[in-house]
Amino acid sequence: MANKTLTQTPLPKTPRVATLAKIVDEAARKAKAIVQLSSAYKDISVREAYDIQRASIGMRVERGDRVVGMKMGLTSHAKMQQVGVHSPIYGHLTQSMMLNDGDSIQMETQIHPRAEPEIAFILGRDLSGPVTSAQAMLAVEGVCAALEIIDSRYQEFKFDLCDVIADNASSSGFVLGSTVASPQDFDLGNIGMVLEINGEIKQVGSSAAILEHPANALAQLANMLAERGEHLRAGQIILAGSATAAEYVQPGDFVRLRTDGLGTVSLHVQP
Ligand code: OOG
Ligand code: MG
Repeated sequence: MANKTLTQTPLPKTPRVATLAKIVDEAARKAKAIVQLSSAYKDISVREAYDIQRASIGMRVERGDRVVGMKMGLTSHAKMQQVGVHSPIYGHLTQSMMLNDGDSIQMETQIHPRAEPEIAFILGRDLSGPVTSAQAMLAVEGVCAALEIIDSRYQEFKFDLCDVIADNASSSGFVLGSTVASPQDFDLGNIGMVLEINGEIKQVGSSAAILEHPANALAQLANMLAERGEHLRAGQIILAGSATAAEYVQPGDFVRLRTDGLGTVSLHVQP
């Protein structure tokens, strides 16, 4: 099943990984901002940060949640600039983070949420790196528009590369649009994306901003996972990363992404 990604390689259980995983897990569970891990632990490596992320997702799975996919983040210049971190990263998507199109997010489960316009892939086959973007696309069964809610667990939404990796790439929730297209019939390379809040246009972009083509984000994810001996599974949902900067949302907001050919997707923020 999809959550086997967590058991492909044994979890490194250093005491530090376990301690820091508990800290980020509790911050997400209680929706309480924490001090950046990097302020006390200056020597966390990218590898250890992913170990912390995996250990914290493992804690959610132990409580009954399930991994349903993965997300790429920081795959557009607009996003990198917004947060001041300049390498693409990945995180895990779990069942409890998934909303239906038009559902509401509960503000009390969030710290300082932001919404992002995204493209999602639904995989029809397993996908192992190393792969090219063309090979990666052959594993895709469906593509759709998506909104991601990110909610950094760090104070002031500030972090360095290893902080944000440890914090599951800030992911908090996601919603897929109901228009699912076949990737063969659809050129994903330049899809117009308009992010609206309460009917007001906040961000305008194109899927071309996502590593020049969202397929590159999918291939890069498979290739990053391959470095850890992991791979993507048939049925998993993959977010390619935001095409534009993210927008803060407030209680009562109606957030909608309109796309050129992939329909719309929306969510409410519980008043
Ligand atoms: C990190 C996550 C970025 C994206 O789509 O670029 C991300 C953040 O901005 O907090 O999800
Ligand atoms: Mg995102």
